Amino acid sequence: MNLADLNKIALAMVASGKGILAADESSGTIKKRFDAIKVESTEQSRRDYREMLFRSSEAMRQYISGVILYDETIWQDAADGTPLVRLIEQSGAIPGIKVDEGTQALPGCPGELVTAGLDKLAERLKKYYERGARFAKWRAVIDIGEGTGGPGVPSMTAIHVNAHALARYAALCQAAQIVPIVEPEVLMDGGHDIDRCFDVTQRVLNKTFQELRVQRVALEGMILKPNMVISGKKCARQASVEEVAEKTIRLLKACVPAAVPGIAFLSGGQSDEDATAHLSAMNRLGGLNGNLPWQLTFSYGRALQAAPQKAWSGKAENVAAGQRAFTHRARMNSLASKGEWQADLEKKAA
Ligand code: 5MM
Repeated sequence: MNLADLNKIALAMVASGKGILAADESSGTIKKRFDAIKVESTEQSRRDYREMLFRSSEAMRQYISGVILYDETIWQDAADGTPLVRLIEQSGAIPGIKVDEGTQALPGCPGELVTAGLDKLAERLKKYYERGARFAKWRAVIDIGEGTGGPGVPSMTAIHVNAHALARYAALCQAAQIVPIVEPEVLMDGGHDIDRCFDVTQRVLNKTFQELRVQRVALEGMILKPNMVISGKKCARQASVEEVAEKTIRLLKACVPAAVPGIAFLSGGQSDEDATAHLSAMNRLGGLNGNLPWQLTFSYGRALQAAPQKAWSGKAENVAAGQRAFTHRARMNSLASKGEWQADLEKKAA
């Protein structure tokens, strides 16, 4: 492992004013997104859609540092025969790859999940590296009981086994000269309040960093992709933007070592504007309190793609509109990553 090179890639992934496009929807998830815009999900429609995003030159050059791809996409070519990976590289962004293989029921823990994909991971990483991937992603899913899995969820068992798998994955990535994005996602589904999210996320992050240390993962060569500390979607009291920012920063300062180069949040089902407003408020707060030890940016899937998907709606004549919508969201989040976003910028664009 060459840690200096891993650190260089990690720093480029969170370069000032840039963030990551999570375009790694598995076939089932992209089908759901396409169903919502009444587009049939075929190998070609998925390719056309993603090619539209990667050819959005302003967004890709100015605001996007890296793209997380799904296995199908990393091997696909654009309509003119150029590999999609090359399009990403040509824009100056870094190609990355989702290497987890989704979740499975966790035996002994009803309603809880563990992420699969460690078998043969070392061999798969080698092939992805040869294809151009310089970072990878693995997502662990932790549910909060109220309203969904019951009061005993999450169990310490689920937190532990998922942290263990994240660390195994991260160590294998670094051995293959690939920067791991470590994504322990505490879901925002359910009726729990923001303080319950704080407590659960704290347990999850502490266990994750404990496992990363045990398995000798070099923190300088990874990126953390956490959820924000936020109220459950069905909670009657929705925390304000300021409360989300204050509690998320407080938690991250307590749990995330300064050696980690960057934190790139998932959006988790927040509205586009909420995801942007929260990120901006956190960076404003960080700036007011003296610099944070890590860069804070975005690694959004839905919050970057919902608008372009709608604008595109599967029609070739809508490609320019889809690219405009993507560029707008990427620009808003770029501003948020510097604490410079303001709500009226959204209205001006509308
Ligand atoms: C883009 O969606 C990713 C893949 O999901 P599936 O494996 O379930 O198809 C997902 O992991 C995503 O990268 C993260 O959750 C962040 O996306 P959001 O939409 O939460 O910002």
